[in-house]
Amino acid sequence: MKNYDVIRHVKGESLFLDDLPCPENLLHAAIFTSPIASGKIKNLDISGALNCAGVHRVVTAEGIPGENQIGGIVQDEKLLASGEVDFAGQPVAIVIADTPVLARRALKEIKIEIEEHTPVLDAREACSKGMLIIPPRIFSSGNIEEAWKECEHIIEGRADSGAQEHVYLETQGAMAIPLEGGIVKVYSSTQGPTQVQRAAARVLGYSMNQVEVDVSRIGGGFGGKEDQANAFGAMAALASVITGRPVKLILNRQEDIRYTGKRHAYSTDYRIGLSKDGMILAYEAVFYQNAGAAADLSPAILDRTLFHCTNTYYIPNVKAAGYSCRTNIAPATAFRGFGGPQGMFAIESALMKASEKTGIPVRVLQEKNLIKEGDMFHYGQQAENCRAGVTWRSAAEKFDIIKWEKETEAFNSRNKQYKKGLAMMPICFGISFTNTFMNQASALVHVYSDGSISISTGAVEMGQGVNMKLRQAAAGMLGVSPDRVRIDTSNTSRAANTSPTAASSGADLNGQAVQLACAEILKRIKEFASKRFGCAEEQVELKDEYVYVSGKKQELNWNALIREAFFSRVNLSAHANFATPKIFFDKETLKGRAFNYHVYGTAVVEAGVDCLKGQVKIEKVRVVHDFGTSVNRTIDLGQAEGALLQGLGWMTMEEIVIDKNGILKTDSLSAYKVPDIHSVPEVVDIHFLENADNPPGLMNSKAIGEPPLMYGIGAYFAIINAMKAFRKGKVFNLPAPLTNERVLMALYEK
Ligand code: MTE
Ligand code: LUZ
Ligand code: MOS
Repeated sequence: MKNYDVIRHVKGESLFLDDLPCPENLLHAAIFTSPIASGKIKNLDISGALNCAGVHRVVTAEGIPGENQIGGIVQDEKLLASGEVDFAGQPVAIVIADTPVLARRALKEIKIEIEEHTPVLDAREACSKGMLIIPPRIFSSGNIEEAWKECEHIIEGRADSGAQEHVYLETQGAMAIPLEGGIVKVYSSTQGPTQVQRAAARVLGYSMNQVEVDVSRIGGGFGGKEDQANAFGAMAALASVITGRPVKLILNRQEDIRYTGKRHAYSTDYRIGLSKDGMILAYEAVFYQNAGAAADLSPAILDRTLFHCTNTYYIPNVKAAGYSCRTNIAPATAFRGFGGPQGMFAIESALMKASEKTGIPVRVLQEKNLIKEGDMFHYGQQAENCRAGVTWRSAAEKFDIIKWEKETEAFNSRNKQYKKGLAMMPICFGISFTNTFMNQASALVHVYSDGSISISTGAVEMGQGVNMKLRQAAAGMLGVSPDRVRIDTSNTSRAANTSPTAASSGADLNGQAVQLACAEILKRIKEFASKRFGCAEEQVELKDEYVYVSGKKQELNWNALIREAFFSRVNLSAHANFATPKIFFDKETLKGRAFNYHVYGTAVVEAGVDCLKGQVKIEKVRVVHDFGTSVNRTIDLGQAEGALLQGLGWMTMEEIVIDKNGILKTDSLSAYKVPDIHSVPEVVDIHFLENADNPPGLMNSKAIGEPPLMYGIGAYFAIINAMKAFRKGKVFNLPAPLTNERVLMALYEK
C-alpha cells in the first residue's frame, strides 16, 4: 500500500500553505509582540510603522470588530494584548504591508511602553500564589489513607520534566481572502479547521457560515496546531476583512518558536507504597503543570496526565492531584501524548526510587504490577483486551532481556569510561478524546458518474498518513482500488463541526465515518444491481472492481455499474456521522469508560554514556508494539519510529531555556537541539505484536500517532543506569531532559 502523499513529497510536488498560488492584490502581515514577560501597557505608538514604506494598516486590539477573545476551554486569551501583557512574544499588533519584508521592517518602528512586573515563571511559585487556570483536579480510587498502613515500603520523591518545542517543518500561518457578501475564506495550517473557523468568526463578529476554512495538508502539527493555529487564522482573516484584500501571514522559524507554546513542563511530588514482595499498594502524586499565560488546552492536558499517571500498572489505591498553574510564558499546548508522557514519567521515576530503596530490580517491579484483564484503572474503566502482559513477555523473550542485561554488565566491567545502561519501558495509552463529545467525525463521499470517488472529512493530513488510510477504508468498503479514491481538502463547508485531528484518533474517527457513508452508497448500488440481475441484494457483492452475483464474477465492472446506476437516478453521494459508541465519563465523579480502547507495548532502551565527556548516545531501542491489525504497516512503522525519536529528544536533548526575565533563550534551531540523523539509535527494531485484532478500531487497527512517543521515556532511565554503573551507589535526582551538560555535571558531583 503505497502512500501517495509521500511520493509527491519526495518529488517536491506537494503544496503547503506558502506554495498556494498567490491571489491578486495579496498583502502580507507580520506580528508585533510584547518584548517583556509581564506588565502594564502604558503607551502603544504605531505611527512610526504607519509611516513606513509599503504599510497599509496596523491593527491593534481596538480595531477588532468582534470579540477580542480566542479562549476555548477558558475565556482567558485575547487575540491582541490590551491593558497588559502576560508573556514575551504575546501578539500586540498586526502590521499589513505589501511584502513580508516591509511588514517586518515596520515592526521595528512600533513603540511600546510597559510598566514591568516581575514575571512568575515557575509552576510551584504560581500555585503558591494561587495563580491557577482552573480549580485543582483530583482523581482517586480505593482508600489511600488506609493503604499506607499496609505498605512495607513508602518512598517519596520528585520528578521534573521539561517543555518541548514542536519544530513542525511548516511554521504557523494562514492566508485569508475576502469573498463577496461578507464572507472570508481562510487557508490555514491547522489541525482543526472548525476551531479556526470558530475563532475567526468570533473575532470578526461573524457567524460561522461566513467563514470558510480550507486545509489541503500541513507540514506537521504534533499538537502545536491543535489550538494555536487559531490565533494566526483569525489574524489573517481580520487583516483581510479590514483591508478588503487577501492577506498572508506566515511566521518565520524564530517568530514561531517565540510566539507559540510548547509541551507543558511539569514538576511532580510523588509517594509510592509497596508491599514486602513489591506489589504497588498505593500511589499519590501532585502534578504542577506549567500552563503559561492562558489556558489553551491545559485543563484537558492535565486530565490526560491524571488518566495516565499509573501508566500500565494496576494500583488499587490512587490519589492524583493536578494544578494547572498560570505563569508568564507562552501558553503551553498540546504535544504528542498530551500530558500522558508527563504522568508516565513520574510513576516510572517513582519505580526507580522504589527499586533503589527496596533492592528489587525495576524490571521486576514493573512486571509484577502490570495491569491485567479485568483490572480497574483508577478512573473506573476496566482493562479489556489487555495487552500489557503479552507485549511485555513478548519483548522480554524476543530480545532476551536477561542475556542483554548480562552483556551490559560484562561491558561495564570491561570499560572504565564508557558505560551502558538498560531500561524497560512498558506503555499504556487510552484512545479517545477525554472530552467525550469530541469523539465524532463526519464524511461526505461522492461517487462521480465516471466511477471516480472523492471524499471529504475533517481529518487533516499532517504527515501521519491519514489520507491514505481513509482511501483504504473507502476502497475496502466499495470493493475498488484505492487509486480511484481522491481525498479532498479538509473544508468547513463540506465537513462541519469537526474535532481537530488529534488524540491519535484521526484515522479511527474519520475512517469509520467514511465507512458509514460508503456503506450507504453501497446499499443503494447493490439494490440497483439486484434489480438489474433479478437476484436478492444479499447475493450481490462488489469485489476487485467487478460485480459478483452469488460469488460469480459478472461482466459488469465498477465503471459500467456506476454509469448505469447514475442513469437510473441512484443517489451516488452520502454523508455520514460517526460517534464512538460505549464511551462516557462522569465529570463529577471523574469515573467512566473514558477510552474506546487502550494501546499497549513494551520497549527496551539501551543507552551509552561517555563518562569522560558526559556524552549520551541512545544505542538501541527494541519494541514490541500493539498496532492492532495494521491498516498500513509502512505508515504505522514510520509513525512508531517518528514518535519514538520525538520521545528520545524530549528526554535527552531538547531543553527549553527561559531566563529570569521570562525571555526564551532557545529561540532558534542553533540553540534548541532536536534529534537528527546522528542521534537515531543504531538499532531501532519495532515488532508488530501478532494476533492483535481490535474491533473498535478502524478495520481492526489501533491508533498509532502518539503512544510510541512514550517509549522514549525509557531513555531517561537507561541513561541513569549507565551513570550508576560509573558511580556505584550514587543516587541521582535529575530533571529531564538528561542533556550532556547535566549528565557530565552529575557524574562528578560530590
Ligand atoms: N506524524 C507526522 N508526520 N506529523 C505530525 O504532525 N502528529 C502526531 C501524530 N503523527 C504528527 C504525526 C500527533 S500529535 C497526532 S495526535 C496524530 O499524528 C494525529 O493524527 P492521527 O489521529 O490521524 O493519527
Ligand atoms: N486533545 C483533546 C487531545 O482535546 N483531548 C484529548 O483527550 C487529546 N488527547 C490527545 C491529544 N489531543
Ligand atoms: Mo496530537 S497532541 O493529539 O495533536
